[in-house]
Parts: sequence; C-alpha cells; structure tokens
Amino acid sequence: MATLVQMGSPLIYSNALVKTTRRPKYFTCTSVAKITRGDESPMVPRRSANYQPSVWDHSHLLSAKNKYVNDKSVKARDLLKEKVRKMLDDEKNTYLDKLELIDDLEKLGVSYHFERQIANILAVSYHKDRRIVRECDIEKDLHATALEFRLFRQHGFNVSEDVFDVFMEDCGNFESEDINGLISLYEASYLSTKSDTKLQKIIRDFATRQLRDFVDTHDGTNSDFESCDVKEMVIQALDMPYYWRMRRLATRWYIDVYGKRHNKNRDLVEFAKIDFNIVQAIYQEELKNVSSWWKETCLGNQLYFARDRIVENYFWTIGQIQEPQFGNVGRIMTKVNALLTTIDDIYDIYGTLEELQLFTVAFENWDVNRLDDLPEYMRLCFLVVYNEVNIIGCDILRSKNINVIPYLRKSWADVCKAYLTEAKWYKTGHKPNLKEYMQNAWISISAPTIFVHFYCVFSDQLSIQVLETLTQHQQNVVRSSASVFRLANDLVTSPLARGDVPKSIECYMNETGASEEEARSYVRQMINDSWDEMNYEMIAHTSSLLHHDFVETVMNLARMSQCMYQYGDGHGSPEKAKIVERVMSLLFNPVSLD
Ligand code: 0FV
Ligand code: MN
Ligand code: MN
Ligand code: MN
Ligand code: MN
Repeated sequence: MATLVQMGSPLIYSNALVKTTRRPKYFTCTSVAKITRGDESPMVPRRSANYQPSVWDHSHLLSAKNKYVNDKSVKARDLLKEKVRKMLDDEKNTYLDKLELIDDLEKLGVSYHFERQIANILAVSYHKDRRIVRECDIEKDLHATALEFRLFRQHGFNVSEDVFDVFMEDCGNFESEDINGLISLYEASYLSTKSDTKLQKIIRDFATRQLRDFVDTHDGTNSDFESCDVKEMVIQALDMPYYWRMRRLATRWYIDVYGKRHNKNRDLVEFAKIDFNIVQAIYQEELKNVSSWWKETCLGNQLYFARDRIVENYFWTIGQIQEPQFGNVGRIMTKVNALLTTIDDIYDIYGTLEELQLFTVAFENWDVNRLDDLPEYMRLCFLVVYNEVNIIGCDILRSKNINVIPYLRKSWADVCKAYLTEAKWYKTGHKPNLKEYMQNAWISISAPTIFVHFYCVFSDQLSIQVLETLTQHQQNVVRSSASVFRLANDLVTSPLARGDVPKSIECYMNETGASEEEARSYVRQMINDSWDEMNYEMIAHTSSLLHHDFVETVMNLARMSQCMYQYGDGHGSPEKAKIVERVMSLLFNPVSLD
C-alpha cells in the first residue's frame, strides 16, 4: 500500500498519487525476474540502468478528480467564451489591443476556442497595406513591433527581420525603462530562421544582455509591486524563452502571472481558470485509460529492467498536443511512446547483440507467424507493437480509407535498425564522429517513428506523398525537431552515468579535442540552429506539403524535450528533474477558483 510522505511542497504531494514505497519486484535484478524462464543462459551478463520504479501509483491515478469541475462548469465556461469572443470582435479595440489579446489567449491556453477568428484577424492585417496599420500605433513602439513580428511568424506569415532596424540603429541606446519592449524583442528573436542574419546573433544577444543587466540591477528590495512582477517575467524569459516552452506549462504559469495584474480582464482570467480545470479533468480520464492499457500489457511487469513510465509518456503527449478534442490521438501517441521507451531499453540495456539482431529482423519481417524465432522475453513486446499498429491501421483504413500499415511498420523497423547500430557501436567500441553519430541518432531518438504515427492519426486527410517523404526521412522539419530532442537528451543522459554509447558531446570531444564545456556549448548552438531550421520550414518554406498544424506539433516535440530534459533526465528519473512537480501541476493539481 502506498503511504503518504512529504517529498516536496505539501501542496503538490498532498493527494497520495506519488508512491513512496519502492516495489522490489520491479527493481532488483536478483528477485524473481519474470523474464527468466529457461530460454536465456544464466551465464549471459546483463546490464542494468538502475531505473527506479514508477513514482506514480496506478490505483491512485484511477481516483484522480478535479474538484472544481462539475455539471455547471462547461456551461459557465461557454458563457465566458462568448464574452471573450466579443472582445476579439470589438471595433473599439486598437490594433495593439487586439494583438495583446491574441497573445494573452494563446498564453492562457484558450486560443484553441477561437482559432479561425484569430487566424482571420492576423491574415487580414498581414495582407492590408501594412504601412497604414503600422502608422496607427505600432511605429517606433518596440513592444508592439516585436509582438506583431512574433505573432505573424508564429502563424506562418513571413515578416522581415528588418522591422527592427529602426530600433537597432542606435543599438545600445534603448531606453532601459522600456523593459516590456526588451522582453518582447527577446521573445521575438527566437522566431529566427536560417535566412535571417541579425535576429539570432545580434538582436538576441543584445536583448539577452539587457535583460540580464535588468535582473542584476533590480534586487527587488526597493521595487514596487509592479516591477517585482516584471522581474519575475524577465527571469522566466531568461530561463527559457516563451517560444521554446512546453505550451501547457507556460499556460499554468501565465494564469497566475496574468491573474496578478492590476489591469487584467476578470472575465478572461475566470475563463482561463475554468477551462484549465475542465481540460485537466479530460486529461485525467485519458491518463486513466492509457495507464490501464499499460497495466494490461504486462510489459512494465515482465521487463523489470525497462522504464515503467506511463504517466511521463502521457505527459510527453500533452506537450505534443494539448488540445483536449484530440483525445484519441493522445491515447495512441502515449502507447507509441511507452513501446518506444521499452524497446529502447531492450536495445540499450538488456539485450545481447545476437538477440538484438533477431529482434530487428522480426520488425523488418513483420511476420507474426515467426514469433517463436524470438527469445522469449522479446515476444510479448513485439506482439504488443504488432497488435497496436494493426489496430491503428484498421481505424485509419476505416476512417480515411488508406492502408498505412506499411508506413507504420517501416518506421518501427527503421528505429530498431538505428537502435541496433548504436548497440553495435557500443559493443565493438566504435567511436563515430559527430556527423556519423547524428545521421543515426536523429532516428534513434525515435522522433521519426513518432511523427509517422502522429501524422496518420492526427491529419484529416492523408497524402501518400507526405507518408513517403516522412518514412524516407526527407522532411527537414522532422529532422530538426528530432535533432533538438536528441541533443537535449544527450546533454543530460551521459554515458558515464548509464554506460551508453558515446553521445554527441563525446563524439565532438573525440573528434576535435574540445573540452566537455566547449562540446556542450557547441551542442547548445546546434539546438539553436535546429530551431532556425524549423522556423524556416514553418515560415519561409511551402514545398514540404505539411499542414501548418502538423508542423506546430512537430515543433512541440522539440519544446517538450527541452522541458523534459531542462533539469536532468526527466524521462528516466522524473523525481530528480522537476518532472514530478510539473506533472502534478498539469495533471493533478487544479487551479484554485476560490
Ligand atoms: C529517451 O531515453 C527515450 F525514452 C526515448 C528516445 C524513447 C521514447 C520517446 C518518447 C517517450 C517521446 P534515452 O536517453 O535512453 O534515449 P537514447 O536514445 O539516448 O537511448
Ligand atoms: Mn495555427
Ligand atoms: Mn536509451
Ligand atoms: Mn537508445
Ligand atoms: Mn539518451
């Protein structure tokens, strides 16, 4: 029975969802390993990554409930929604008011209710003679210019970085009181693309320096309430720019920050809070569903060495797609994540090279009749993947009339081949250079497999051409997002800690003789450049055939990996990397309405 112990803030852990008793049966290799049933030689040395059991308790999950959600909530939310819709239409609002409202709606996590209206407002002002718009109230206002720039680019409209020239002419002479302008400039600079020359290097560096100065010179003791608030915003922005943040966590934070503003719109706060709780209640039901599925597969139980991380796998999914109407997509993607995590551990930890070769062949052949060719401990795992892929394929054949099974199974074979390559490198001591490593590692991080599945279940209409380019690894935006995922992961899952193959940092060090710190900073620059690639695809490039909404979810995976690995290996050791708190705040702790 799970007992309640305070591991952190009492508020966060008060509902006994977090287990504190360790279950030795899942953990110690010496206890009855359910997978040892005679087909494995006891002489084979098996590795262990020493992953801890899940911190979450399934039976407690099943009783999760948001106490603020009841029969009246949806009605109350919908009334407020109409009030907010009128605000968007209100002709009395200035152009800047409108931009700020759109930004607030997005940050408060409620823009999904008004997507068409928002897209329309932006499209109309983008295509208008922008000089007229700008003359109204934007020109010479740094905050307004930067906000408009960021919103346009976020929505796929290209605006030249030259709009900042007028401000940068006397660079260094920015009014330091215009701290809001600087925050907006800093945030806008993260929308840089590879064809910009000023945004990343000059403008971002400049804005970052100015914001750091602000934090250093405002110690908070002599500031009034308002500048305290601003300082909190600057610290938050420097910690991670808004554009890179996992959307839902940014929302949870912004609900509190916006709610403290003296000029807030009360209807908007109320709306955002109720909506957050309603969405949380939906998440809870989805989580119960996938957690039950995971328990029923018995994989967490059988493969004791693998990470048992269904809640974290669901959390990844929220990062990728937070809109509650996509429940089915979220459930499927969580299952895919859980299976990838398990298989990654079979390759990285437990399997012998010979076994892993058989496993890879099984995925390539995709023949359920040859299940018994596999070592016993691999059979259940292969069969669960096989069945899930067929269930997805069957649903899609019924609803979209395309047989996607060939694409899905290829994506499993490809990720397994990439896993196998790394296992071979490890076992033969091969040290690839960074380029050779990355060619394999952007696939072995599993993102391409995730996106093939995601594309199939998420898109209303499927294009064979897109399926082909995705499975042939030809989509730049996928490669860039996968690279961010890989590099962010490498920064915190070091070979020293886990006995993994050399990762990007070690490859670069081996190749160039650089120090670890230099290698880390090189990898961080690679992350910046991958973002520039993604932004380029989103803004400047239209030949990818990818829908804007799909591209958005591709970028969300990069955001999610920067969230999961911000303070350590949040997927492997969630309790050591602030992920338990983050999960609690999104999935279990309601926003107080009292
Ligand atoms: C990362 O772990 C991990 F869990 C992966 C790549 C599979 C699951 C993907 C999602 C949950 C989105 P690890 O650091 O062990 O990965 P590598 O590739 O470094 O072995
Ligand atoms: Mn959009
Ligand atoms: Mn691994
Ligand atoms: Mn791996
Ligand atoms: Mn790793």
